[in-house]
Amino acid sequence: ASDSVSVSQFPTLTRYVMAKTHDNELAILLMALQLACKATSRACNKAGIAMLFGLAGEVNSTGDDQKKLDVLSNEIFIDALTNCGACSILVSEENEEPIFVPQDKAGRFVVAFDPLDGSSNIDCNVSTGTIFAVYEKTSDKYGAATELVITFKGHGVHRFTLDPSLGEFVHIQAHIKMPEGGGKKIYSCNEGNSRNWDAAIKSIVAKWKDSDKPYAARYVGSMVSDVHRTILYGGIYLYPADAKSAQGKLRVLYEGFPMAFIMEQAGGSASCGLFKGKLQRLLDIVPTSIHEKCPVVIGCNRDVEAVLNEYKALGLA
Ligand code: P6P
Repeated sequence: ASDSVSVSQFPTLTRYVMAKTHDNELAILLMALQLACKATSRACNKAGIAMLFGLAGEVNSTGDDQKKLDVLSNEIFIDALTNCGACSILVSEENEEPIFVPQDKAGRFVVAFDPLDGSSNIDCNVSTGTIFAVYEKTSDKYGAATELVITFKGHGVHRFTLDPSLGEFVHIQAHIKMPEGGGKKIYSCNEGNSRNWDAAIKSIVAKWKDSDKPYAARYVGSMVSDVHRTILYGGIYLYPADAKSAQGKLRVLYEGFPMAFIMEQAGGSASCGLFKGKLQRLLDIVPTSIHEKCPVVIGCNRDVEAVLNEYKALGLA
């Protein structure tokens, strides 16, 4: 990693945050998030032994079956964030209502998170992960100023990996940029929904499949994994609106916004495609409820532009 912080003997995430932001409250928040990530990672590693696989029997705020690890990871994040002194509101995919931190333990940040994204993959050991976005409270109405943990406006995208021997997230890659020219020709979407897609999405995916050098289809079903691969290898991830779900499936505050922000900071693009009658940059939407959904079309400029141009070519935008 070429970043100055990483030359120290222990290039930890906490040191990175302090060196780049000089913001103690944010550093404390990051330490709470790291603790929750480590505890969740430990639970997932032990899940098979501790019989944590399987359904917890409840459903979450968006109707997904809630698995035991979902419930446990949600409790871990809520506990860590409520008691760190840096947060005032928590928004979790697993909770219908926002969680208001008691005034005597509240801080200036609002954190929206999906504690275990892609949890449908847990039992078959396919990768899952946590998505979180840190918003700074701008008024008592909590404006949506977008400031994300892994990338800070102007500081680029950085990769930290948990070193079990240290129990720390260590800086392993600095200033990540998507591959020149768009990288590998990969499209990532759930084609099981294709009969409900609009004409432009159907048409562009068909072109990718029928081109002289066809695109490869890669779809894990965990946004964390699919977007991570897209940033590192190139290509596009899309969960578009369709005839059944006019707003798509993914949630703005803790899936759309954080992934769009990181993608743009890595030199890619993040759109909703055609949404509410126009081609819409994802980070320009203004959600009016905490679990609001939005279509997601994110990836390298080459492929996102191809989607937007298809709408125009078909006279749909
Ligand atoms: P589908 C997981 O439930 C999730 O929120 C994302 O992680 C993932 O990309 C998407 O939904 C998968 O949805 O409909 O393809 O199972």
